Amino acid sequence: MNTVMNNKSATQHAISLEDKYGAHNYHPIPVVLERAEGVFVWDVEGKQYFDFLSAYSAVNQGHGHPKIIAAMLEQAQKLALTSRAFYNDSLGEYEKYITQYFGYDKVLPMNTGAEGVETALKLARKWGYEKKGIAPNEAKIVACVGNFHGRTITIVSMSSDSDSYGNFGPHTPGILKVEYNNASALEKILASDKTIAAFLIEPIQGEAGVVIPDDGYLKQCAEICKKYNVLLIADEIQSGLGRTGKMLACYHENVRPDILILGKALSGGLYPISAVLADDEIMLTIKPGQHGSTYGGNPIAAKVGMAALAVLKDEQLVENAETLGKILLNELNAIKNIRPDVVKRVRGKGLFAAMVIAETNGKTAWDVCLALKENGLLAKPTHGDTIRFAPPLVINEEQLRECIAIIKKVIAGF
Ligand code: IF1
Repeated sequence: MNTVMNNKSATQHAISLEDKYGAHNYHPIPVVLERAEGVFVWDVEGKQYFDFLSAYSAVNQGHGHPKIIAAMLEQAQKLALTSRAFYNDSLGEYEKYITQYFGYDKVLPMNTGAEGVETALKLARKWGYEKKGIAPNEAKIVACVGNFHGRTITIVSMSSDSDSYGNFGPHTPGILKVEYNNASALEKILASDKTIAAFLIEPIQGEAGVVIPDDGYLKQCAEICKKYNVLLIADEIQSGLGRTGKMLACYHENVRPDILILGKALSGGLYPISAVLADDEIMLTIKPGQHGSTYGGNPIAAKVGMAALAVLKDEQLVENAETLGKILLNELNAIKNIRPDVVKRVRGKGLFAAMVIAETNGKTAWDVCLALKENGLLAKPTHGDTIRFAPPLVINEEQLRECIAIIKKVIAGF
């Protein structure tokens, strides 16, 4: 297009194109982003914002991390994709790197988070039949009420959110649901049914509004699963890779899941990369031809994955999330104490926090997010009344305090 547009109409133009030609499966905050660097994003009007969503924790390493970009560009020019019909000279190196990084025998590389979850479920069923001895087609998976694991038909079959599952039936059978943060309910269900292959859990529920279970819950889940010979599958797609102040949220309780699912920040936001990690007893139940993906384990993903994981360690982003997370939580609580009429509750672990907004004078979490945007900070409501705060883990204390001042000012104005 050659016409010179003023800034406001550039925003309107981009929004109306998406509205006219794109499926209406999202309701974005009305800001059109054009570029980003580190903790900042800029819109088409030239306005700068702090990114307090980090693409749902995919850009933990900050936008456009130079080391991850370099790895990506170098490999893209050399060899991008071979498919798994042939070997490539990057995949094995990545597989060694990531399995040693997390301490598992094997990895199965996929692309999106949902594919990672599907892979874990297939592995669990296969293990259930071939190792646990569950009768054919009887295997069950236990999922938690309030979960979010993605958008495929099997995954939405586990959902408790009618937007996610409604009118997408018939749903996948073999799924049981248990209350989150209730270890005795889990024990009851596992004790009652010998056909259960696995228990799938988010160590912290993201979409549900950063719901943090009681201390000890995860540890108890791990023990109960072991007692009943049920695999513990941890979906750390959002909670993992430093977000909560540990490399994995499971590490807060020294839990080692039988199957670990990673995604999002495994590429630092540059590429869809997911990974499923497990030991041989589980992983080797899947044989050649029984699972895979055209792009899974491609050379770019392999190099990007290694670079993204290296950045987390080299730049001590886990430690930064832990230290700054304490400040964030304290300050959000201080804001709540000043305006309990606006802020009902605050939750958080590391740089994964949420504020529950009381609906005062008809103002909602959406309105708070619009005001935050006007003041230079981007966040998105989840489940109507909750705002998730998840800045890139490369944020420094001065920047964080600036963000807290913005949140404070906006809440004070309500
Ligand atoms: C969207 C939420 C976040 C996830 C966990 C698997 C996946 C996700 C724990 C699937 C994805 C996303 C997807 C995104 C919104 C977002 C989200 F609000 F819906 F819950 F982050 F909090 N497991 N989460 O959080 O990964 O297939 O998307 O790569 O727009 O649906 P994916």
